[in-house]
Amino acid sequence: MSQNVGPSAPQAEIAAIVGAAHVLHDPEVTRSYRLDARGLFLGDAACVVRPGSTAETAQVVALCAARGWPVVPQGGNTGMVGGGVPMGGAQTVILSTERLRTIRSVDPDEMVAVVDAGVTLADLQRAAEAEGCHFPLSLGSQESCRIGGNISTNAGGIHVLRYGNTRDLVLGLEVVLPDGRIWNGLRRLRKDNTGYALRHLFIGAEGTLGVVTAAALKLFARPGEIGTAFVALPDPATAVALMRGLRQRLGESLTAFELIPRIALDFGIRYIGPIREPFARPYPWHVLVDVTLPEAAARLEQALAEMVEPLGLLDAVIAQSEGQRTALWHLREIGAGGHQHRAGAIIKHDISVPIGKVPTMIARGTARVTAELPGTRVVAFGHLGDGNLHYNLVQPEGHDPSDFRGRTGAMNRIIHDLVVELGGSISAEHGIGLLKRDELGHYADPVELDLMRRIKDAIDPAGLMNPGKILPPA
Ligand code: FAD
Ligand code: 2HG
Ligand code: ZN
Repeated sequence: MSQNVGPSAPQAEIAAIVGAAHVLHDPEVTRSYRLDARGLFLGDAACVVRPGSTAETAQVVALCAARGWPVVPQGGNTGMVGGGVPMGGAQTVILSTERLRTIRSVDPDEMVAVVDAGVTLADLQRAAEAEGCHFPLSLGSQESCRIGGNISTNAGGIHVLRYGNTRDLVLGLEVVLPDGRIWNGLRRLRKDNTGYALRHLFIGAEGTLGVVTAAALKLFARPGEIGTAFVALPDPATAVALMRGLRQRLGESLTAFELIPRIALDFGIRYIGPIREPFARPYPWHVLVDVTLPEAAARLEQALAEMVEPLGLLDAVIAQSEGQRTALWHLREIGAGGHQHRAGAIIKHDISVPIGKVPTMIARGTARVTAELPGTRVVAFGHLGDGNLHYNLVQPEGHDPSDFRGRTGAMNRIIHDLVVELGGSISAEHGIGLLKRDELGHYADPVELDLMRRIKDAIDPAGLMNPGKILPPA
C-alpha cells in the first residue's frame, strides 16, 4: 500500500476537522479497516477518519467531494460481501462511524429509538430492553455490527419471519449526501405519504449513496413467553410441512424457524468443540423453532405431538428453562458458517427462493454441484422461515483448495442459475458489495440496472461514494 503523507494528503486536511487523534494512516493500523471480515479483499486507502458528530461527518465528506477523494463508509466491518473495502485507489478515505455512538432517545410511548449510526446492534437491543421495549433485529455479529451498517445492508437475521428485515424497522434517517449536505429525514412517523420515500433508497445501498449518520427505529413490546424446540427431520420437505403445520396451529406466533443440517453441526463440533447432543443418535436435518405466545412451551409441545406421525418427525426436544433455550440456540451458532472455511476452501451463497421450493433448491443444487465436482460438501442452512438459505459449498476432503477456489465462477453459475429458475434471489440478506457485483450484472433485469445507475448518478454524480460497489462497470 502506498503511504500518503504529503501536505495535500487527505489525512492532513481531514485532521483539521476531526483532530489528528481521529485520523489513522499507518498502514498497519488501517489494515483491519481495509480488509473485509472474510479476508477475501484487501484495499488501499489514505486514511481512516472517525468523525465525532454528524456535523464533522458532513464537513469531511464535503472536503472529500471538493478534493475528489473517494469515501467509503464503514460500521463494524462485519459485512460478508466486501462492501466496506476501499476500492477507489490510494486517495480513498474510509469513514468509520465508530465514534458516532450516542443513543439519542428511546421512547417507550412512541415505541421509537433514535440512535447514531455507530451504535452497535447489541447496545441498541440493551438500550431498548432497559426501557421495557424490544428491538428485534438479531444477528450473530450483533456485538460488532453497527446500526448504520445494518441499515446499509438491509440486514436480515433470525427474526425476519415475525418482524421483517431492517428495512421494515426504519422510520427515518439522517444522511450525509456525497456533496456534504445533510438530509434530515429523521422522521418518527408511522404514517407519512409526502412523496417518494427517500429513506428506502439509502436502506440497502451499501454506502454507495451517502453516509447514514442516524436513524429512527421501531421498537416493539418485549416478547412474552418464548417456546423453543429443536426438531429432527428426515428431509427439508418435512421442514416446510412442519412450518405450515405450526402456523395453522399457533398462528403468527412463529418468531424463528432455522434449518440446520447434520453436516453443519459436524463442522461445528470439529472446529469449535464438542456439544451436548440433543438426541441419542444423529439425524440428517433439524429445525430450531421459536414461538412467542402464552404457555409457549406447552403449546409448542402439543402442536409437535400432533404432527409427529402425520409428518414423520423423527424426534424433538423442547426447552424447559432459559438455560435449555440457550443450549439449543448454541446449536444454531455452532452450525453457522463462520468456521466452515477451516475445512478448506469455501464458496458461499446467500440465496432465497419461495419457501415451497427450498427442498428442490437443496436437492437439485446438491446434484448439480456434485456432478460438477464429486465430493463437494453442501452446507445449506439458515433462515428457512424466510426461504433464505446460506448455501455454502465446502471443497471435497483432500482436494486442492486453490483448484476449488478457481471453480467459484462455475459453482456460482450452477447455484445462481438454479435460484433464478426457481424464482429466487442471488442475495437474500448479505447484499452485493464487491463479491456479487458481477453476478448482479449477469442476472439483473437491464431496466432495473439502468434505474439503479440513474439513481446513483443523480445522488452521486462524481461517483465518489463507495466506488466500485453494487453496480458493475457499465
Ligand atoms: P460494515 O461491514 O461496516 O459495512 C457493510 C456495508 O454497509 C458496506 O458497504 C459499508 O460501506 C456500508 N455502511 C456501513 N455503515 C454505513 C453507514 N453508516 N452509512 C452508509 N453506509 C454504511 N447479516 C445478515 O443479514 N444476517 C445475519 O444473520 C448475519 N449474521 C452474521 C453473522 C456473523 C458472525 C457475521 C460476521 C456477519 C453476519 N452478517 C449477517 C453480516 C453482517 O453482520 C451484516 O451485513 C451487518 O449488517 C453489517 O454491519 P456492519 O456495521 O458490520 O457494516
Ligand atoms: C448466518 O445466518 C449468517 O449465520 C452467516 O448470515 C452465514 O456464514 C454464513 O454463511
Ligand atoms: Zn443469515
